Amino acid sequence: MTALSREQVRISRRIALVLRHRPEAAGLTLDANGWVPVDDLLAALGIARAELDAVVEHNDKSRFAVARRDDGADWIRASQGHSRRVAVDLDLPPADPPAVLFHGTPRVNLTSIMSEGLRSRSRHHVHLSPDVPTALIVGRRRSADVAVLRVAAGELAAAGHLFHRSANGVWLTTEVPARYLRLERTSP
Ligand code: HQG
Repeated sequence: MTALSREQVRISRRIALVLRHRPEAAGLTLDANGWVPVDDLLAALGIARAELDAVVEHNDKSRFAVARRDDGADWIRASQGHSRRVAVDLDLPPADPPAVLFHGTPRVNLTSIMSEGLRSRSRHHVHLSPDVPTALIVGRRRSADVAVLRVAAGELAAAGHLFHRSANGVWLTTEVPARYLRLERTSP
């Protein structure tokens, strides 16, 4: 997998904004499961199919999924990360998480998280990473001073909390109470 060029990162961000947060700003309506016709997205953003394909294929996190429907038309959606204000049901089956998952966050959030747990805030879900390196990358999006939390996902699932795994390997759940969290490490 080659890295995206600067221009492709820009396009990827625009697509993510439309497919996760503000479809109406581009004049688009997502279907119930978050899909839009690729042709409609291309027209709305003024980009070529080859540009879109390069962004989808070389995306470091496989943020977008493309699927061909019976009539031959390709549809696209974001695999996870939608705003709560966008009514999307990803329709993912419940999945058994591994015993332990991780969550990377700016260290300044620690006190609050350790008192009230992990909240989904503006998104549909709390996002959990399968390993520490991935959690560090997620946390570093927001700060150089990152804490990685260890989530007792197996115990949480046993207590009845539902988990889903997105097409690109992000674990999703609605909340994580503080008692299921431990500080794994910090990282400057
Ligand atoms: C924090 C990216 C204080 C939480 C990533 C996070 C992910 C609290 C922030 C995806 C809190 C929300 C999602 C509490 C949660 N007190 N802070 N009680 N509960 N927080 O962006 O997990 O690159 O909505 O720790 O890779 O950072 O865009 O969530 O720092 O998969 O494709 O509130 O977005 O994907 O931030 O990231 P976000 P996230 P992309």
